[in-house]
Amino acid sequence: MKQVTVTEHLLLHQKESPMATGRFTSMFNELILAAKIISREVNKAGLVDVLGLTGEVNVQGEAVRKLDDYANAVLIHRMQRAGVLCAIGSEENADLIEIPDHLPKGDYILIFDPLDGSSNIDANVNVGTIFSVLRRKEKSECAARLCEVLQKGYEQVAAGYFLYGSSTMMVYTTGRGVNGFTLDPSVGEFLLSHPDIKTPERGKIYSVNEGYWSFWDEATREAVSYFKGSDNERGKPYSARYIGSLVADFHRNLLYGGIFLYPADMQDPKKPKGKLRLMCEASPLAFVIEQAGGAASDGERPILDIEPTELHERVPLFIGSKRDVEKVVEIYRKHKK
Ligand code: AHM
Ligand code: MG
Repeated sequence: MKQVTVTEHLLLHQKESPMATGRFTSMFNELILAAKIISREVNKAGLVDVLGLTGEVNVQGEAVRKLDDYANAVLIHRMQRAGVLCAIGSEENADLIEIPDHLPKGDYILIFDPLDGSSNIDANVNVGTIFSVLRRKEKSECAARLCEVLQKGYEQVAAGYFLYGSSTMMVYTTGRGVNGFTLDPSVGEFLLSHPDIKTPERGKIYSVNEGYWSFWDEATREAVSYFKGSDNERGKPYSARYIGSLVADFHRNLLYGGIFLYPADMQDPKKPKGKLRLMCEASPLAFVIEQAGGAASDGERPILDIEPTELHERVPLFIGSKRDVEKVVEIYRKHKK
């Protein structure tokens, strides 16, 4: 059987793409190398003393775990040296990370969540790296300014994630469909395992932290009731599945069909727009899901249409099968009147 490596796949894409210069491929190769290094550490996390809190708190006011630090440091180190970036944004860093003067630069911008779902690491639950690639609009030798980075999700040139689970996977899109690769540890290569992923138009799973029910507004409660009741398009309740690791919940729903919801929290002043971040979590996954035939919304607007006003902006997120997301938007619209 012919096995296609992620590098072959990228080269093929590069040939077809009018914007191909080879620089994009070399950036991706660097990203893949960083993910392999992170994957190796995640896989041996139970064996060595890399678990537990560092005691520090990240820019979002959350406890930082050692593997978060490690993944963040690996990504920054490798990607600063990729020679094709003009700025990096990480969930773990308050400000943009510059490319040091002595290193070559390019016009791509990389935003990432180095280790999504990291509160689950101690329990050996799947975690992942989510990434978004943008391009600066005007050529310049200077470091990118924040205003150049704050682009709508529709302007992403690539996005995807690495999932460190029972096997390590990479799922990405460059706007020409979605492809999934599985790392074969015996040869150290990501091999094409899920070509041209399409998500079911209507799902059978809903994923939400229902423990927050009492904090939600009426629209959110009605939407969740729709999925767990029998009076819906499916004619029976959807199954509830919630890992608490966005990238893992998203991946399962992408393959099986379903909706992931992280709504605004009406009672927690710290979460008026929910918990998830627009640029490093919602937008990249929205690009993937739209390319797979699904949808992503904040309850009103498509996620990809939202213009960020800050690097760490948060956004309510409803993402997954198209008809399920449309239903949530319909319910929100009704309640807004
Ligand atoms: P993080 O691990 O990068 O901080 O991401 C936030 C995580 C998501 O992976 C997950 O969907 C969500 O937090 C779960 O939050 P909650 O415990 O409030 O349901
Ligand atoms: Mg995250």
